[in-house]
Amino acid sequence: MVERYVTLACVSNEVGGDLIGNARWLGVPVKELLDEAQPLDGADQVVGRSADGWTCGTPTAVLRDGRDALLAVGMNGEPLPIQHGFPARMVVPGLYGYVSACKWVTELELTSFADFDAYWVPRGWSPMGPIKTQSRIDAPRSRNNLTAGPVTVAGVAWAQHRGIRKVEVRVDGGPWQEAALARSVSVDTWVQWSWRWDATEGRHRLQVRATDTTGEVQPEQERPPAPDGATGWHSVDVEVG
Ligand SMILES: Nc1nc2c(c(=O)[nH]1)N[C@H]1C(S)=C(S)[C@@H](COP(=O)(O)O)O[C@H]1N2
Ligand SMILES: [Mo]
Repeated sequence: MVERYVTLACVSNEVGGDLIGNARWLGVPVKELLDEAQPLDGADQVVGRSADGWTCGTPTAVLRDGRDALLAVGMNGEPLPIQHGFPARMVVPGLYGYVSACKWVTELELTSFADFDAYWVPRGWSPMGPIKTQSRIDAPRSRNNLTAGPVTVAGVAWAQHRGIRKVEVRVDGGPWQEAALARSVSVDTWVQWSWRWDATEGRHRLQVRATDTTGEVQPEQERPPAPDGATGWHSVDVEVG
């Protein structure tokens, strides 16, 4: 077994939302199980089935490309908590949970996307769910009463399995300013960022955007979570007195 930090994100996470978190997972690399099983060429989907009747479908190629996709039994140094999938769950860096993170897993079936639609697919969600490059402002948040002068603007950014190259902040639609990045554990985890703002009195809008290591910039266009993940820039309005 191996132990890895991986940030999991829900496809239903709105821009600025909290349906995302980082944990240390202990488990068996799924690649090794699949290498033993020797999938046929046409078996492009691995379907996870679980004790609650839920299913998810993950591209076989993603599970075999060398990333740390795990059949996990431990989380943060302890057995998996029941609400996080005890006794075993899948964790796949770079994919939203609905196509990868099967909890209470009872079966992994090698099949194809043509032959089987997993739980959320007939309900209007995309069969493929790669995570979109995103960033969030955690401090300050709206309704904070700030004092003019230096203010630390900070948050997290993520593009699991690609990694974050750059985070930028702007005030009131002004020029983008590059934030400082903390050291991230790996390309599979989010990264903390911060930027020192010399705040002036009045109402201001703070915005953030991230660029991943492929050079892809987080898109400005606001789109809802369905069918394959929200897009847009997170904004926070603050009042400085
Ligand atoms: N068995 C089962 N596994 C599941 C789900 C589910 O409803 N049933 N939801 C999935 C979704 S949509 C997400 S985002 C993640 C959430 O994992 P967490 O509860 O550990 O945060 O679990 C995934 N695994
Ligand atoms: Mo989810």
